[in-house]
Amino acid sequence: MTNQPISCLNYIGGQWQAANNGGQIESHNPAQWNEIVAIATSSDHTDVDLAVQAARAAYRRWRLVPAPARAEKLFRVGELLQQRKEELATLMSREMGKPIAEARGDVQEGIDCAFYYAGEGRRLFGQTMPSELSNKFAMTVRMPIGVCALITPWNFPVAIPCWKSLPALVCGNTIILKPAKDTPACASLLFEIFAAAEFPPGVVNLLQGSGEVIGSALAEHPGVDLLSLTGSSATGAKVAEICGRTHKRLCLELGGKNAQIVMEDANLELALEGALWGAFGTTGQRCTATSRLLLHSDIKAEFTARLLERTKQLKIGAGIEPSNEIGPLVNPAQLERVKAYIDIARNEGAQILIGGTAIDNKEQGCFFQPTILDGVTPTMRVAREEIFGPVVVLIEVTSFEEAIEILNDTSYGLSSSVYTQDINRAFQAMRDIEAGITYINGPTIGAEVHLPFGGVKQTGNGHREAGNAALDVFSDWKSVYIDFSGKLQRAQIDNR
Ligand code: UN1
Repeated sequence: MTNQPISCLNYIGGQWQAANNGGQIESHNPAQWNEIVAIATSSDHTDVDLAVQAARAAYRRWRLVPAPARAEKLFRVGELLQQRKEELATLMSREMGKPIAEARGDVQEGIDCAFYYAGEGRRLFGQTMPSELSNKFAMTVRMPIGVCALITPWNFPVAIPCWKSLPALVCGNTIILKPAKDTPACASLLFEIFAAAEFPPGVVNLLQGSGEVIGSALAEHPGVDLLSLTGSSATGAKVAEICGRTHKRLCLELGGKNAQIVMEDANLELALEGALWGAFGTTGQRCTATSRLLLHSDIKAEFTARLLERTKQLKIGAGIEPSNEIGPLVNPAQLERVKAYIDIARNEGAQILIGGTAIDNKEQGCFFQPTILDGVTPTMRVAREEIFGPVVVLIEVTSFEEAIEILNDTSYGLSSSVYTQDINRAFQAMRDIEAGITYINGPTIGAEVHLPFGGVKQTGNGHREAGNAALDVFSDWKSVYIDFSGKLQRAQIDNR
C-alpha cells in the first residue's frame, strides 16, 4: 500500500492554515520507517501569538454559552468519533505503530470522554450551604479559567487530546492543542471532527510543530491561562519552571515506574495474563505500563518459566495486521533509548532472560523484542527509571510487606497492581500503596475515563485528569454570598 503523505496544517480561529515561517515536520510509519505518513506545518512563536489571540477573542463569548449548549458540541464530537473510528484507528496504527485493536481502544477512550463530559454540561454541580447569618444565602459556582494550552504525547494520540480538551471546553474554556510531532495526522483528523462539530471560530485551535519551540512559547505567553502537559518528567520540570514564573495554572501528568505484585496465593494464570498485557501492551509505551514485576519467592520460578514461554509466543509485527500483538516502538530515537537501557542493565549485572535486542530486518521498522530482565535489585537504574519500551524487570520478594515497600520505593507513583486472593492484603494494598491508581487482580494499564487519572510524587503536581476531577483542573470555584436582609451583617461578629 503506498499512500501519499497527508498534509497537516494548523487550525486557528476556524481556519486551516500553514505556519508563518514555512517549516515542516514529517511523521513516519514506525513499522516501515521509509513510509512518510504525514507532512505537517511547523509552527513558531508567531503562530502561537495568532492562536492565543484567536482563543482569547473566542473565550469572551464561549464562556457565556450555556454549558448544556456547549455540551451539544461534545455530543457531536462523540458521534463523529464513532462514525470515523475505523479511519482514525487505522491512521493511528500507521502513524505511531500500536496494534489496530489497541488503536480502536484509544479512539473509544476519546468517544467515552466525549459523552461523559457532554453529560457534565447539564451538571457542573456547585454546592449550596447555609450562611452563618440570617437572611443570607451561600453557594459555589464553577467558573472557566480562560485559554488552555494542551500539550499531548504520541502514545495515546486521540484519547489524551480528548481527555484534556473536552472537559476544558465543557467548562467554558477555549483551547490550543499542541500534539506530539510524531502524530500530526491523528491530531489533524481529530480537528476535522472538531471543525465538523462547529465550535465557534477560535474555541478550538491546533498548532503543529515541535514541543521545544511551541511548548515554551505557550508556557511563556501571557495570554495563556492554563497549561496541561502529558510527557516526560524532564519536560514537566522545564515547563513547571516557566509556569511558576508566569503564574499559570499547570496540570502535569508525567512518568511512571509501575509495579505488579504477584503473591504466592495469586491465581497465577490471571497474574500471567495481566503481566503480559501490562508490560508489553502498546509495546510498553504507556505511562501506566508494568515495568517491574515483584514476585513472591514461592512462585517466582514457576511464574518466570511460564512468563518466558508466553513471551516467546507473542507475535511481533506491524500493528495494522490484526494478528500481531506487539507493534514497533514509535521512532528510531525511542529504539536507541531502549537499547541503551539494555546496555545499562547488562553493566549493572542484570540477566537478560529473553529479548534484549532490536529486530533489525523487519522492513526497517523500529521493532524491539519483548524483554525480561532478572537478577535485578531495586537500586539498579532499570528498576528505577522509566524506559518506555517492552522491558520488564523481575524482583524477588519474600513477604507482602516487603513487596509494598519495594513497590513504593520509587520517585514515581502512577499505577500499581496486586495479584492475591487474600481480601486482607487487597485492603492493605489499597491503604499502603503510594500511587494514584491501584488495581487488585488486574494489570497496571486500562484506566477508565470516568475515574480520576494521575499519580503521586514526581508523576504529577497533585492534579488529576479524567473523571469529575478534571473539572477541578479546568474550572475555578467562586463562592457567592447573597444577603437579602437589607442591612449590613458582619460575618464572625453579628451572629455572636
Ligand atoms: C498514558 O499512557 O499516558 O490506563 C495513558 C491506561 C490508558 C491510558 C494511558 N487508559 O493504560
